[in-house]
Order: sequence, then structure tokens, then C-alpha cells
Amino acid sequence: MALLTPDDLKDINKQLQEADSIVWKVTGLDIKGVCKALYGTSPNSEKVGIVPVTSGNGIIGNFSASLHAITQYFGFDSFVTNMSDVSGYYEAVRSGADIILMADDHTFLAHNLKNGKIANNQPSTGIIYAEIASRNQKTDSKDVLVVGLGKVGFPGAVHLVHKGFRVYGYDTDRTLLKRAVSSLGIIPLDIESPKKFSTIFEATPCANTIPETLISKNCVLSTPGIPCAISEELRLKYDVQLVMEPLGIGTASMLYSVL
Ligand code: NAI
Ligand code: 2YC
Ligand code: MG
Repeated sequence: MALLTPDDLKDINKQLQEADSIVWKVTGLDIKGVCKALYGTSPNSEKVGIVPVTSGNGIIGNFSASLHAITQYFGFDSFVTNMSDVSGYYEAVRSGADIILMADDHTFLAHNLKNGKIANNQPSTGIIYAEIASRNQKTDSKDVLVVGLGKVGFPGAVHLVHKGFRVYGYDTDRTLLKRAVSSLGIIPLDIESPKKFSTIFEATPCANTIPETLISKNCVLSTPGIPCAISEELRLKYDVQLVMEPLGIGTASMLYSVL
């Protein structure tokens, strides 16, 4: 499980604002607008209780504080509990939380105590980054490349197939690639016969996973993957519209999906 580091989360408000302006440039919507379009929901001053969890690798510096900043950025009334784990959960409920946000090393969830809806960060993240990619208003092409078909990438690929895109897929894990081809009908990317894409969705824990041969001028790269899928040199050379942010966009998707 690729875990965030405190450094990934530095200046989260600045990272979120920068990502929001690129989302707007690419799609014509802000992140809130993309969430509303995806789920048909809008916040109605729900109270969000953020519970630190000490299991496994333990508390990640900046994680709870980042969720506090992110939930406020999207207009929620939120608080971080003083206690952690079970005591923190109890404190959140007693303090009137409508939605619980908490994460161990394997699952980051949003649970709406009022309507019972629950969301997992991995599919929620894949779906919203795929949705952003699908709303690339700079191209008429219905071709999209998906690199990384794991817990985040596969749900994103499903979403793009359902939206009628011609999805080319690649994963170094041949079993996962075969699963995506057989279950979704995506086209396995032939690395030998490169094709330029104007829209790319990447969800891998590796750097430099998108070769130059696949990148077209002004292409949109929508990627939750950490570290970045392309070098700064390639980003500048092709003026790539890079939608990349470590936690907030995925968290917004979770929250809107449980309203
Ligand atoms: P995962 O391990 O389930 O999936 C990653 C997939 O990438 C695997 O199938 C692996 O075979 C594939 N892969 C690795 N190197 C590759 C390469 N060079 N070319 C093609 N495929 C390659 O991981 P998961 O949970 O899907 O997370 C993916 C990334 O997204 C991680 O870096 C994680 O930290 C990040 N993430 C970011 C979030 C955000 O809000 N920005 C939220 C959740 C996860
Ligand atoms: O501080 C805490 O409460 C920790 N238990 C939080 C652990 C989060 C672990 N998960 C991750 O770092 C990644 C994030 C991208 C979101 C999903 N998995
Ligand atoms: Mg994100």
C-alpha cells in the first residue's frame, strides 16, 4: 500500500487551489462542479468528524490536518477529534458528526451516519480523475490512455468505458491487464506501435510511466499517482495540462458520493 508522507501534504491548500484552476482550465468546471456533475449532490453544511487512526504505520503527519483543510475548502463544517481510534470515533459521534472520515494503512473511508452511505478513497479517486480526463474540452477524440489498472486505475477505466470512451490500457502486471481487457474490453496498449494521446489517466506508484512517444502537445494528464508519471522536462516540452494532487480531489469525490 503506497502511503502518503507528511512532505506529500505540505501546503495542501496551495496544492488544492492550483489543481482546482487546472481542472477549471481543462474541463470548464471547478472540482466542486465535477463532483456535482458526477454524483448529482451538493453539501448542505454536513458536519465531518476526522478521526486519526494509530494502527499499522500509525499517524501520518499532516494527514488529519490536511483533511481538516480539505473539508473546509469544499464548504463542510469539520473537526479533528482529540482522541484517536475507537475513542476518537466515539468522540466524533458524540460531537454530532454526520460524516466520519478515517483511514488505516489499507482503507480510507467516508461514512455518512445519517443515510448509511459509505465510500472508499481508491475507487472514488479513480472515478473523479477519470471524470476530469473525460471532460478534456481541448479535444474531440474519444481515445483515452489508462496506465495503471489497480485499486484506483481499474475503477477509473470502468468509468471511462461506461462513458463511451475508446480506452487503451497498460499495466506492467500482465494479469491485471488481461483482467481489464477481458472484463472491460479495453484495448491493450502496444508499446511497440506508439500512438499519441491527447487524454491520459495514470494511477501508479511509479515515476516516469508515460513515455514521450505517447504524449501529444497540450495533452491532459489526469493522475492521482504519486510520484508524478512524467518528468518536469516533458511537462514543459509538451505543455502538458497536469491534474495531480495528493489527497483533496479524491476526498472531495468520497464526500460528494455519500451525500
Ligand atoms: P495499486 O498497487 O493497486 O495499483 C497500481 C498499479 O500500477 C499496479 O497494478 C501496478 O502493476 C501498476 N504499475 C506499477 N508500475 C507501473 C508502470 N511502470 N507502468 C504501468 N503500470 C504500472 O495502487 P493504487 O491503490 O491503485 O494507487 C495507485 C497510486 O495512486 C499510488 O501511488 C497511490 O499512492 C496513489 N493514490 C493517490 C491518491 C490521491 O488522491 N492523489 C489517492 C489514492 C491513491
Ligand atoms: O494519520 C492517520 O490517521 C493515518 N492512519 C492515515 C493513514 C493513511 C494511509 N493511506 C494513504 O496514505 C493513501 C492516501 C493516498 C489515501 C489513501 N491511501
Ligand atoms: Mg487527490
